[in-house]
Amino acid sequence: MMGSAPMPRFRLVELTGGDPFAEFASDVAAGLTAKPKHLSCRYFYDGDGSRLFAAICELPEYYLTRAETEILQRHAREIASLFVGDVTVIELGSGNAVKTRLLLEALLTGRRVRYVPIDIWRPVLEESAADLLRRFPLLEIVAVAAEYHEGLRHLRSESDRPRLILWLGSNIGNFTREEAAAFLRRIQGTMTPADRMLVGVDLRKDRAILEAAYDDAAGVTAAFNLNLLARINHELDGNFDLSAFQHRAIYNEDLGRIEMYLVSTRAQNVTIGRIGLTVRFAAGETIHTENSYKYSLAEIQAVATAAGLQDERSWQDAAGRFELHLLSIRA
Ligand code: AVI
Repeated sequence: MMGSAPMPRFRLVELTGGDPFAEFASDVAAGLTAKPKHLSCRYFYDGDGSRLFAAICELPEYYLTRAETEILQRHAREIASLFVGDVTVIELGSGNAVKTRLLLEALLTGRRVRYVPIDIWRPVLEESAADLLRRFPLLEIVAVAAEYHEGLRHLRSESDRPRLILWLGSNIGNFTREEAAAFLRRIQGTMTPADRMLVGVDLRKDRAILEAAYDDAAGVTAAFNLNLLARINHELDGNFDLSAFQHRAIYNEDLGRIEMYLVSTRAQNVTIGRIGLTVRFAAGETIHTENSYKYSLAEIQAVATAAGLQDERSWQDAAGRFELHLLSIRA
């Protein structure tokens, strides 16, 4: 009798629609000719940028990763106990998935778990998948190399079991509050009553703590920010002199967000060969490179409500710096 072939434990799906090179080139051209100048934080994550971000997560000042890990260490079993039977764990912007291990370990008790990490940087997906497959012999992985909006399309096809959708690491913070609500609403549109979404949110707090987290003493965040210019140099034939730009991170308390900039230390012209552009910088002129929104409880609930989601449970780290929110569709 013929048996059906076993499913492979690892599959990679590439959903990088469009031409990423052309998109980068046109976004850089638009951002550097705008007033004021800006570049999108989604371009931080090439190989060097991903490594620098992993180093940021280990910094003494960058409490976010440790606080979220602490919450997961304490509550992963409780979260796992909310699911009956086999489950699919989908993670948006998975990075190296270190924290996810805690959840997978708690879920992998007498049930089958499929893990679907969605990330733009394919090498990170492959490395972390290899590590997880080694650790968890019963785990199945479908890795999706895609931007968030493309990954959302894949979400709809993963519907054969209850799903736990993870959006951890304060990734929500790199969206405006309106964008966050709109994005959550799109996810909500794919959810059934059996599904849950777990969102990691950084809380509003003292300026000094926030500014140190985004301007560390060792200069890793500065290198991460400046890497955006290095990437333009490599990929678009730019001639940015990295020593003529400085990293700046300030907390805008009214808007509840950290703003990161690169500041030109002198008047200078920069040419970007592949897009035929010369950009003039005045001394002190800035390029706005990132916003990282911090939340109050009322702001979290407003975003969840606007997305048609209900805040079922939430947990904080002991120092009250960070929160995990478990969301479900409204009954
Ligand atoms: C990925 N994201 C949630 C980080 C943050 O905290 O906004 C990116 C980062 N930027 C500077 N440090 C970390």
